Amino acid sequence: MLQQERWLSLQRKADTLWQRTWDRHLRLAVTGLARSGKTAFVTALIQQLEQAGFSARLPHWQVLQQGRLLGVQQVVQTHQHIPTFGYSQALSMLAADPPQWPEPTQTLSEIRLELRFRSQNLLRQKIGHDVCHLYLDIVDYPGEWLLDLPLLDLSYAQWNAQIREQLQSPQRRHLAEPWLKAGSRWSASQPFSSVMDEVKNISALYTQYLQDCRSQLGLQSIQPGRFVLPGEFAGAPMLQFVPWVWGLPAESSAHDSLYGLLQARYEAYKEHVVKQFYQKHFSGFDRQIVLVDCLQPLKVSREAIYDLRDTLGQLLQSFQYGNSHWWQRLFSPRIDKLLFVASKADHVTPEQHPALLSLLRELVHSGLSRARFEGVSLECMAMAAIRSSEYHQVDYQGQPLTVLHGVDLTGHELALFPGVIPARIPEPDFWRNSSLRLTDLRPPVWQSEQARPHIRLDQILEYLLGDKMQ
Ligand SMILES: Nc1nc2c(ncn2[C@@H]2O[C@H](COP(=O)(O)OP(=O)(O)OP(=O)(O)O)[C@@H](O)[C@H]2O)c(=O)[nH]1
Ligand SMILES: [Mg+2]
Repeated sequence: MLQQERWLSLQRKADTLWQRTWDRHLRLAVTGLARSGKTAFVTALIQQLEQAGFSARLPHWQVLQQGRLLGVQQVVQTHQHIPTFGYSQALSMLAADPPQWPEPTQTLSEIRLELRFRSQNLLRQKIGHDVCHLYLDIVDYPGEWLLDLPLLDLSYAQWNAQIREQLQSPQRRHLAEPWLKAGSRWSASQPFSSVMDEVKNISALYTQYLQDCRSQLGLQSIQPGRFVLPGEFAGAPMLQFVPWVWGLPAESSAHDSLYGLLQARYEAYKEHVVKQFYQKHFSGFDRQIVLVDCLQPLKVSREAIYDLRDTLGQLLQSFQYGNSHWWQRLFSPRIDKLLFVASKADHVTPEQHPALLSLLRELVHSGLSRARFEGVSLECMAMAAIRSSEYHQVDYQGQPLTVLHGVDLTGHELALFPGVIPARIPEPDFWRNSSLRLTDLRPPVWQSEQARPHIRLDQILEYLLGDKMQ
């Protein structure tokens, strides 16, 4: 009896060791600028995975097509200090009557799934150990946090010079007036203690300016990123500083002067916010998907699309491998696949998808030409996490025309041709004579437990997980 128990225990230990050796873990990071569709994407992806083999339609996901997927379930996450992704809240909003999109999110969250599948590995099959597990951690975080990386290479004085340069734009200068005016009474050498509360108020005005640049000018290059999305640092003094754009300060400013303190807070921000994010989170990601809403700037202005291009270029710096940047050594990132996705492709008719993809490629490409990506495979796709429209062909002046059907956010039914998407960054004329009719759509009415329609989520799954489920 004792012999048998010992034998069973040994066998269990061998099994655990075997599983540890063969089980796979993958930390998949999902990011994108505000409102790019991250929460909808993660929610849809989990639901498709949970419904794989039932209501999900994933013809391009090989492990499912080959009948090797055995099941997917949510399991307890390993990092107890990270908020859990609000999957059930998002699902219940989508299932509401009428259906609603999930609430905006402000910080990093994660969720862990266990995927069980049969391996194709002949050795594993021979010894009867062909059932494998892939532990998939999905991490959703704001893309704005990646925009802070360049700050690590800038001193406070250099950053100030950059902001002064940006303020040459009359539109930006107009929006900046409240904080510029409020700080115009300041002197760099005055003691900080005399303006303690003012610093707090002016940094709030500066944050409002960043938000206005986004909402009124469609600009995405928000810096410092945590001013608008502070996450766990909300209210911390290191988030209360502003660029010094008034009279030039003396050569060296006393540490208790106003300038000295703003500089110290800027340095603390770099040390405790920017570096910490890269060390604690970014360095642990295996694969990264970046969602890009290419349609939004097409509705706004030429400046907005150039700003998106530059912002993506800035964001790409975090993935520049193979160069000798000191921060690469500090964070030792290990991302081997980087996927850029044009989200909300259901806002346009299917024959426009190649143009949407080509526009995304151009937006990403200018950043690529400046960066080197050794060891990282990079791909672009167009998708809709939750397809909220349908398409029908009609006869228009003797020609077939695809018409999009959907419901707008106020509940009105739409039937329209949304227009032709430019395959490249368009000329200024495009905005003068634009006939684009891109309207936000309400999610489809759907049974809550059933997977919703999508566009290319299965191709995304194959790209991101295919090689890990062989
Ligand atoms: N039609 C359509 N709209 C989408 C889709 N995904 C997102 N949207 C729209 O984009 C908005 C933002 O989506 P979210 O998933 O909340 O985006 P997010 O990036 O998580 O936004 P933040 O958390 O605010 O940064 C939604 O409210 C929808 O209006 C999609 O697949 N199809
Ligand atoms: Mg979100």
